[in-house]
Amino acid sequence: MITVGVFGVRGIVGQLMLKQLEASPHAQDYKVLGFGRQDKPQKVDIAILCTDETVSPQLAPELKNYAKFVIDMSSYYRQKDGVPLVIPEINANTITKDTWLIASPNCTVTGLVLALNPLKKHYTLEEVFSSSYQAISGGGKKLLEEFEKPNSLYRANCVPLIGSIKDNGFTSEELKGIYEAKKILGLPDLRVFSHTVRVPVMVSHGLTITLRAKEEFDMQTLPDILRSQKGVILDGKVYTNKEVEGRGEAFISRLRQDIEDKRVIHFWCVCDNLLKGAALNGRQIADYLFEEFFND
Ligand code: 2RA
Repeated sequence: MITVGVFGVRGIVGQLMLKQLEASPHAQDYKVLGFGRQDKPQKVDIAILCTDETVSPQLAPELKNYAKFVIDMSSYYRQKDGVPLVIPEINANTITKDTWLIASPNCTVTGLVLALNPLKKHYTLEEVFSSSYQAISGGGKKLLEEFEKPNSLYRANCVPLIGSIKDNGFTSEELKGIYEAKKILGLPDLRVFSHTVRVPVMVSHGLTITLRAKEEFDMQTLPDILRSQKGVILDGKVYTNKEVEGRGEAFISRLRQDIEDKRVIHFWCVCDNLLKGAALNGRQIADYLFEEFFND
């Protein structure tokens, strides 16, 4: 039995994290403790921070003395050297016994990297263009409240601004998509182009993706290669944001080769931003830590 501490239990992801830990295949091995922002930490084996980028950098260093591993769900540590940014199906091997802090990625990038990961073993991936169609719940309780207002900008509308605008004109959300994809895939030279748009759906982020490789794609073998990735569903059905709510996988549909360039493919990928994009992925990191480092 190990102790798992969830910090930030009152937020959307914190609540879902408690449920995910109950649903874990290792649930009987976890004693789960919930902590609010003001609670004093206690010794735990794994701490999961369901806190934002203002709270996590204060909490994580403090928890180094209280926890063997810290999993941070915020964006604060994701690009820091020496901090693995992990989707367990892709790169759990970047966690070593000396790792103490692990970051869980942005909910928008999850579907993109799950789709690209199996392809990189067969093709030289050169450029990927993605445009997101992101759910209101990705903006947390604050945006959910804003959405409830009758005159909210987000009602029956598309808002092409998520996060804050940086000096170079990109939004923080677009930059996360670019840099997190490169880091998770271990492809620093992949050119990633990202647009992010908030749409009036409650759950699940969708992405249109255009990918160019050095070689021509073989459309006969491509679906099986994509399906070989654990956590990817591609079964011929067209999946929408609403339909994948509550599901733990990334769903690919509308797969097609470019009309003029056989080195280019286009597809749609959609994933529940609160589950595989957040709480489920965090819990799967905890499950991996348990299996690798505690389960003697
Ligand atoms: C969003 N992906 O949807 C971001 C952060 N959760 O706003």
